[in-house]
Amino acid sequence: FPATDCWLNTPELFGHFLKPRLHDTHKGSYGRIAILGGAEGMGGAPVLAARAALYTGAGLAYAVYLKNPPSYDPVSPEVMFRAAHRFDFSADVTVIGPGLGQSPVAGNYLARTIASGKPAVFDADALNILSENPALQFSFSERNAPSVMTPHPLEAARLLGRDSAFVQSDRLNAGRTLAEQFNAVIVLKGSGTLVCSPDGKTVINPTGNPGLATAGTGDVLSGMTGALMAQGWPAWEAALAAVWLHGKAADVLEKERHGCVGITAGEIAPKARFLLNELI
Ligand code: NPW
Ligand code: AMP
Ligand code: MG
Repeated sequence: FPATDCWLNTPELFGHFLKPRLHDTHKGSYGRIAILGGAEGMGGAPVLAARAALYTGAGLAYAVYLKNPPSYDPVSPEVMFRAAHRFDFSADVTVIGPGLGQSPVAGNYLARTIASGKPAVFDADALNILSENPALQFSFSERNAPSVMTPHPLEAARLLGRDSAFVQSDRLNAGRTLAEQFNAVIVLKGSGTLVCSPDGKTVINPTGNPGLATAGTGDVLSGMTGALMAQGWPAWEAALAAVWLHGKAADVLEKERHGCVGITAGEIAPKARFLLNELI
C-alpha cells in the first residue's frame, strides 16, 4: 500500500473482516453502539443512525438525546432511547454528532467522548464544534482510541479554517491533512468519497450517486461505520466497508427505480444489509 498512491475502494480491501455469525453468540457479541445527538428539531438524525447500525449488524443501539428523549419510536422500536445525563460512555462505540447542535452542553459531551478512550465516530455538529475549539482539537489529537471523522466538504472546510471551494479544489490534500492533524481515519464525503488514514493511505470510493444528496444520508453512514467498529472491525476497514456499502445501496436503488431521484436516507441501510449478507 504505497502511501503516495490513491487506491480504488473495493470489497477486497475489507473482505477479510466479513465473517459469518457463529451459532453460539448473542446480541452482546455484536456490540453496543450509542448515537449522541438529537437536539431540538433534529431528533430524526440519531434514529436514522441507530437504525442503520442495527441493519449493519450491531447487537444493541441507543439513541442518546441531550434532552427530552422520546420513550420509543414506533417505526423502529428496536432502538433504545436515553437522556445524555444518564449516559456513561460504556457503549463499545460512540457516534457523536448527528443532529447534535452546537450548544455548550453539546460541547461538553463532545469533550467527554474525546476523553472516553472508547472507539468513536465524529460526524456533523461534533465536527463543527471541534472546528471552533482549539483546546478540544488538542485533546483530540492526543486520543488513543480508534477514531473516524466523517466530514462533508463544508465540515472539512470548517476544520481547516477554509471554505468548501478550497476543499473541493484539492480533496486529496484536504483529506490527508485532516487525517494527519487529528490522527483519525477521515471520510471526506461527496461524489468520490475519500477515505484517508493518518499514515497516508488514501482510497477513493467508486460507489454512490447524486440520489444520496438528500437529508440524513450522512447520519446513516455514521451509524453504519460505528456498527462495524462495534463488531470489532478496525476503524480503517469499517470506514471503507461502510462507504462502499452505503454507495452501492444507492446504486442498487437507482437501478430498481429507473433513476436516483427521490431516494430517502431510511432506504439506504436496508439495501446495504442485503449487500453485506451477499458479501458474507
Ligand atoms: P456549500 O453551499 O457548497 O458551501 P451544513 P447539514 C456543503 C443534521 N441533520 N458536496 C454545502 O456547502 C446534521 O446531522 C438532521 C459539496 C452545503 O450547503 C447536522 O447536525 C436531519 N458540498 C445538522 O443537521 C437531516 C457539500 O455543506 C453545506 C456536500 C446540519 O447539517 C438533515 C450543508 O452543511 C441533517 O443530516 C457535498 N456532497 N455536502 C434530521 N432528519 O434530523 C454538503 N456540502 O450547513 O453543515 O448542514 O449538513 O445539513
Ligand atoms: P451528509 O451531507 O452528511 O448528509 O452526507 C451526505 C452523504 O451523501 C455522504 O455519504 C455523501 O458522500 C453522499 N453524497 C452526497 N452527494 C453525493 C453525490 N453527488 N454523489 C455521491 N454521493 C453523494
Ligand atoms: Mg451530515
